[in-house]
Order: sequence, then C-alpha cells, then structure tokens
Amino acid sequence: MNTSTAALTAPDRFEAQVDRHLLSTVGVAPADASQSDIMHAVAQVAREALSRRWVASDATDRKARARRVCYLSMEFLIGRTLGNALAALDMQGDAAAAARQHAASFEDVASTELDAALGNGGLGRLAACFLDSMATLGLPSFGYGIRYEYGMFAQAIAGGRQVEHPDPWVEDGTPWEFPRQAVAYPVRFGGWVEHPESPAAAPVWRHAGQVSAKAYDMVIPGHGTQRVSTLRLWKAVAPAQIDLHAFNSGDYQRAAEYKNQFENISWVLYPNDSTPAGRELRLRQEYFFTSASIQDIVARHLAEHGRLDNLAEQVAIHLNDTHPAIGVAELMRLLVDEQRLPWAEAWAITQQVFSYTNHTLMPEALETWPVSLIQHVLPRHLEIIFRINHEFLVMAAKARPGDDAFLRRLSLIDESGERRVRMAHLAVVGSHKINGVSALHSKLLVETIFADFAALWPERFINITNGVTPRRWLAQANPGLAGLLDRTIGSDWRLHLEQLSRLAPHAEDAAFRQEFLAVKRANKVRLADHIRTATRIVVDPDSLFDVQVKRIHEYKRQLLNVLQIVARYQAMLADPEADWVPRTAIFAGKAASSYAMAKNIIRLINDVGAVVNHDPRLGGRLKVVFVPNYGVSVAEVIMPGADVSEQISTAGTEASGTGNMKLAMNGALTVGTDDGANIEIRENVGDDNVFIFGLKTPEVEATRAAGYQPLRIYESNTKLKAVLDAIAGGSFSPDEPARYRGLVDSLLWGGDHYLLLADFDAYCEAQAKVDALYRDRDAWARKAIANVAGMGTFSSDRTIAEYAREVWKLPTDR
Ligand code: NBG
Repeated sequence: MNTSTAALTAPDRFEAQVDRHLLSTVGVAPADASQSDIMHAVAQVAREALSRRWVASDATDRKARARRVCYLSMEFLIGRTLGNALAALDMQGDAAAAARQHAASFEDVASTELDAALGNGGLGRLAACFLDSMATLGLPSFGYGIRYEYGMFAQAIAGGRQVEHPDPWVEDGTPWEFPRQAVAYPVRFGGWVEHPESPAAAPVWRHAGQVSAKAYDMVIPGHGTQRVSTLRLWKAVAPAQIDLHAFNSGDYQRAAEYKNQFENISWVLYPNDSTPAGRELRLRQEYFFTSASIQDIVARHLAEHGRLDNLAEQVAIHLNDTHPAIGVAELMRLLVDEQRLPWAEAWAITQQVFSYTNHTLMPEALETWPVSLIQHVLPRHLEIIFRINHEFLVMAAKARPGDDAFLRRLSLIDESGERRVRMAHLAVVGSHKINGVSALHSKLLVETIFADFAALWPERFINITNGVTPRRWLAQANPGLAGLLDRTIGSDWRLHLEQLSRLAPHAEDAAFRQEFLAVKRANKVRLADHIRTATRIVVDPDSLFDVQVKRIHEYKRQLLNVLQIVARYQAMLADPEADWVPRTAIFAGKAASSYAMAKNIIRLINDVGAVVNHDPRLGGRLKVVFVPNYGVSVAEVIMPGADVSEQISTAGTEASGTGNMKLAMNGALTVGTDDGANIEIRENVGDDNVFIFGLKTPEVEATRAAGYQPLRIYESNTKLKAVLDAIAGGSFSPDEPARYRGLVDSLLWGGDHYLLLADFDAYCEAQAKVDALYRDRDAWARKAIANVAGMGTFSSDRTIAEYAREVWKLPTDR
C-alpha cells in the first residue's frame, strides 16, 4: 500500500497538490501546464515530503548526538533527482497518475529535468552513489562539495568533432536545493603570516582577500527508510561591505571586478578526469570548499558539545581523492591558531578524523602544487605543511636511519625540480585509513606509489571495492528487468542486492530466458530510438549492441576498439557473403577540452562511422555510432540496452571502473582486460561468463621493461598493418587523407605507451568468441543471466557498509 499518500486527506491528494503547486509555485493554470511545468510541480510535492523527513532525521541525529561522517568531494555527479525521490517516497504511482491527468507520460515529464552534472566521470558518480547508500543505510552523514554554477559541459558533435557548450544547470533554479541564508563562512586567501614575539600567541594570517561561502543544501533521500541525508554545496559570494565600499567611492567597475574575482571560485567545474588541472583557480576551489566544510563541521561540533577534544569521537571526515587534502592543514590551522589547542593534541585529533581514498595510480595524474603557489595563495597552510613534514620525517628517519633516499621519497615536498607539495602524501600522513577502490588497485597502491608509506604503516592501507546504487542503475534505469526480478525473486534486491544470486537457477528455465531476452530486446529498442534521435543513425535492435561508454582517455583504449572495428570492416569487405553476426558499436564519452588526442579519437570514431555506416556492401551488418553528451541520464538509457560491455584499459591502469558494474548488472557480457574491478566481476560471475583477454599487469610491466617495439608488431601482423595503414592513409578521412597520420604515428613511433598493438590479436580473438556465442541465443541468455545473478556484491550499500565498519566506525541500520 502507498503509505505516504494514504495518510493525506482528500483535498490533499497527490494530484490536488500538483495542481496547487502549478498555481502557487510554477505560476501556470493547470490546464495549460507544459511537461516541464508538471515536472516542477511534482518535484515540489516530493520536496515537501522530503523536507519533512529531513527535519526529522536532523532532529534525531542532534538529539542522539550521533557520530557523523562528512564526505568531502570536489564532484557529485547526481543526474536527475525526480524519479529517485519519488521511488524513495513510494510516490511513483501517484506521480504517473498525475502526469496522465495532464495527458503526459511520466517518462516524458521526468526527462525535462536537467541533470545536475557536478562532476566529470567515475569519481563524481561514485560520490553520488555513496550519498544514496549512506542515506539508505541510515548513516548520519553529510556530503560536502561545490555548487558550481556551470556543471560538466554539454557535448555536441559537429562534423564528427566534439563541441563544448556551457551547462548553466541552475540558471532557472532547481527544486531540489534549500539555500541556507544563515549558514556562511569566511574563506580567506593570500597575504602573509606574522609570528608574534611571545611563543604563547598564535601566528596571525594577514590575508589579502576574503570570500564568503554560502550553504545550499540538497536533500538526499534514503530508500526503504524515512531517513534522508544532506549534500551541502558551497557558493562563493564576495563580502558585501567591500563591494559597497568601492561602489560608494564611485568605482563601480572595480567593485564588479572584485566581485568576479572572488565569485568565480564556484562558477565552473574543471572538466578534467583523472588528470590534475594544475591551475591557481583550481587550488582556490579546493581550499574554498574544504575550508568552508571544515569550519561548518567544527562549528556544529562546538554547538553540540562545547569542546573539541572529543572531535574525533564524533566526526569522521573522508577525503574523496586528494582534492580536499588541504583540509589536513586547514583543520590544524583551525585547531591550533584559532582554537588554541597544542600542536600535538591537534595532530592526534586530525589523524583520527581523516581518512582518504585514492582513485588513480598513474603518476602523472597525482596532484602536486608548486610550493611557490601555495605560499602565494595559502601562506599559513604552507608553514603548517612544512611542520607536519618535518615531524613526519623525523619519525620516519628513526625507522630507517641513514636512508636519505627513503626520506626523499616520503617527503610531502618533492624537491627533484621546482619544489612541489605532494597532496597524496599530505593525505596519507594526515589519515588513519587509506584505501584503494578495487582489490588490484589497492594491492598496486602499496606496491608502487605508497610502498614506502605502507612499509611504515601497513595497518593503514586497506581495500574497499567500489559499488553502484541498484536503485538508480537497476530499478530506475531498467524497469523491465526490475519487474522481471520482482516477479522472480521478490523485490527486496533493491536494498539487499546479494539476493540477485537467487536468479542463478532460473537460467535453466527456458521460459525465463525468453522473458529475459524480451526485456533486453525492449531496452535495445529504447536505446535505438535514442540513437536515432541523437545521431539520426538507424540501428538494428537485433544486432549485437557492443558498448564502450566512459571518459575518452588513452589508457581506456577506445582506440583499440576502433582498430578492432576497422579489422572487422576489412574482413567483411574481403568476404561480404559470409554469415557475419550483425554488430552495432556504440561509443559515448566526453574528452577533456584540452586533451587533443582524446578529441582526435572522438573524431576518428565518427569518421569510421561515416564510412562504415554507409557502405552498401555491408548491408547494415556493421554500424558505428557515437552517442553525444554522455552523462548520467544518457547512461540510464544505454546501460540496460547493452549486450557487450567493453572494459579494455591496459592492465594496471583503471583503478576500478564502475560502468563495468552497471553494465554487467544489466545483463551485458564483459569483454575486458584483467584490470580494476573487472577481476572481481569475473570472480563473481564466473570465468565462463566473461571474455577476459590480453596482457596482465605483471606482463605489461615485463613487456615495457623488455623494450617494447610496436613497430615490430606492425611489421609482422598483416591484419593489424592493414588496419593502421587504412587509418593513416585516409580511408576514413578522404577529404583530408593525412588527418590520422599523427595518431597512427603515436602508436608506431611514439612508443604505444598503452600497448594497443600488443593486445590487438588477443582482443580480436575475444571478439570472435563473442560473435560465436551471440549466434546461440540460448547460451547467450544463460550467461547474461549469470552476470546479473553474480553482481550482488557490487552494490554501493556493500561498499558503504565496509567504509562505515572499517574506516568511519559508524553503526549502520543493517
Ligand atoms: C576514477 C578511476 C576509476 C574509478 C573511479 C571511482 C579518478 C581520479 N579516478 O577507475 O579512474 O572507478 O575513480 O573510484 O577519476
């Protein structure tokens, strides 16, 4: 029964509430409401219900003086909220009925909501899944981040190339945020530090500029619980009095410039994924949201407890990658300079409060900031970092007397060139637990970039494998499969995903297999419709849908996929009469705006598509499409419609991956390397139900160490040679034959750092096995079902329960 609405009295029925909001909030006559108007009105009804849960959760936590976790993340890739909120409130049926009243489908209404795209890719989406699970598990929790006025750019494809458009997602407001007028903190920058004569007095930071961080809260509903959680996002606002001063003295332009200079801090998300942005504004963003968040945490703690010595008992602060790592120095500054705690006591608290997740191994992707820049932007923090480093190195020297190289490697300051602060080292030294995001990644962390730290503190390093929320990625994205699951194993899997294992025996049931394939077919039709609308390319839902969706990055090897597609194309042309399995290669993903190679790969995919899709000799049996503007909402259409999931990063490079989980959970078979969470997916769904190929991590290392020569492979492999020659010779860019010469040269002469050529043959063999299996619909269905059945462990509920138990020391509802 629908509990949330049953209690409402007749005039307050859901539809009446929607009409009321159409009039009072949206300002339109119910009869004239557009789909977007209806979306806004329904959102208001949900907002009201969530707000009620919110005040109740908040009061409970305050009364219980609950220990809380604060999750600091530069990114939260939330996507749309309405469908998720209604599911949590058990109001989906009402909302659908209300939409019908206005002659609209709920899907159409919901699709008018803009995505909150406050993140780049996996890291930001993981944070959003974590919020969902923290609320669902009833953890007293806060997410903390930045209220970017412009989220991730919108991607269009023009002439085969990526074009970036701004994403002013909040321009017309969003129903989901609550501005907190009263919650604001000063965040200061620049200037210098004065050290008073008396050692008893605190150093004084004479800052050069100040901005106010204003809180905007988003409510995060839990599922199967009345509890909600809070995502607090900070907006930068110039302090009003300075503004006014310049204005009064007649210099309005200077006032406006000053305002811009500070307010630009929260304007725009840096569209970089797995690579540091390295710009001063980025450092300011990092400090801005970290400082505001930690001030908020300390203020709340003082309000509830009136003392700070028990801070670590009451609060866990989690650093999502190194972006908020400056928080270690900021908490020290607040405790020592402002609250006047002795250094040693403050440091003991700090180390107990913080924990840190690393999300990448690639050395070039680890954040470092020039000492001179930190001196310029955060002079007091630099002093604090130097002192932390000094005490740390004194301690480390005792562990290995005389080993200067050891100390140089550990130091928070990289002295090998221009002196730089290593943010990952600051995060490690300031945290009591450090984790990687898959078993392989965590193992490599302690063997490579953190080996020296692990030698000192082995107990600090643990693994917590990523997960995704089944509410969004199964229940919401794939209502067809969700319904089939409900009928087959009951509906508790939404909250207890391990119950998917009950599906396994049904793989033996022919009728069930038919139903399962019918659901997949319907999802492929939906995806084909989206492809036609977005690209004007018509694809056949009966062809094999082969999906690679993720950020465009050399290490993720979209280019290897393209090479395989071109090889297939050439083979089909050589023998057009053969019985080829029809395939649709589906790509989607954004390239960082400054990443020329990634943009070139997008263009190549589109160029190959332009040739292949129109080649009459293929009879439509091979199509290549690039779906524009990949993001959460596009992913919700793609994941359920995939047959094959491409997870083909060079072994040892992908920390975990989470798209791999979403795809397998929706019944796609993985073609993947032995990398990241692919390994655990294989272990859980069974070796026979995935296609693992290629060099493993130690082999990658050995290949490179032995002096890898891609040119040798090229010369000895006729199939690969034909592929590379065709691309380099302009077969896919007849209007500009040399367009991809440089790209191919980067493989042949540039070292092929990610070993595409080395893995090419193994990849093609794996693809041949995929084709063979796809012909046998029954065998395919069995394996796809086995994939769904094996994915129970990849719920972010499991992940968050592990964090709660092993890192944050918080009890969960389950
Ligand atoms: C990304 C990794 C992914 C991983 C996500 C979430 C960064 C720095 N890292 O493999 O590349 O799944 O983090 O952990 O964005």
